[in-house]
Amino acid sequence: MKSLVAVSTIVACGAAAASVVVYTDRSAWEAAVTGGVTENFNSFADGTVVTGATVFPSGITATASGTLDISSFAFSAIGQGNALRTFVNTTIVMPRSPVAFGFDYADLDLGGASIAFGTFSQALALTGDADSSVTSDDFAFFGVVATAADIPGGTFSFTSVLEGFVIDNLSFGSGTAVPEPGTVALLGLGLAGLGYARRRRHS
Ligand SMILES: [Ca+2]
Ligand SMILES: [Ca+2]
Ligand SMILES: [Ca+2]
Repeated sequence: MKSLVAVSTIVACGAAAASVVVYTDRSAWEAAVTGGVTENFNSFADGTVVTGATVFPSGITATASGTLDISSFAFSAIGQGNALRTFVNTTIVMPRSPVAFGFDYADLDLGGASIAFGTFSQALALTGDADSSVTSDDFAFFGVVATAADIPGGTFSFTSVLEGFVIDNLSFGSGTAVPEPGTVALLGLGLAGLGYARRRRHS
């Protein structure tokens, strides 16, 4: 559970190579990210119903097609306070169009939830059941480091799930960019040209 897992990589050939690296461990994701901001959803009262587009202190906006609430369910049991609970299609818009984001989630024990952004989509791994008893295996982390082109508009969305699930500690920031092959080649040419100029000056 604690290992970095590169679950999915999208590689596009050509000038604009794209790459989405998925992390299932928060500390591994944090090691790849700088300037991170985290929304902990604790500034709203338990049971607050989110309607329309709600802007949170971190600057993220959550929009849902139906019921979405701030809930003390699950995450409060491990001292994390409120979380965002969703039963319906939900869209999150992050400020600054970050290239990296991640979040903790819990109680996804009945399947059906997936996350999508740009051309990327993936089913979220199931966790344990936090309805019956809250245990550590009820919680999981999903994070990515990608490129701005992979996350158009800094937006990602969840599909609806049968029972719903909760997310907390939604973090976003700058990631270690994956160098595009074209950029590396140009950089190499630039350095070679610099060396040529130096040699000419000394001769
Ligand atoms: Ca929280
Ligand atoms: Ca459950
Ligand atoms: Ca459990």
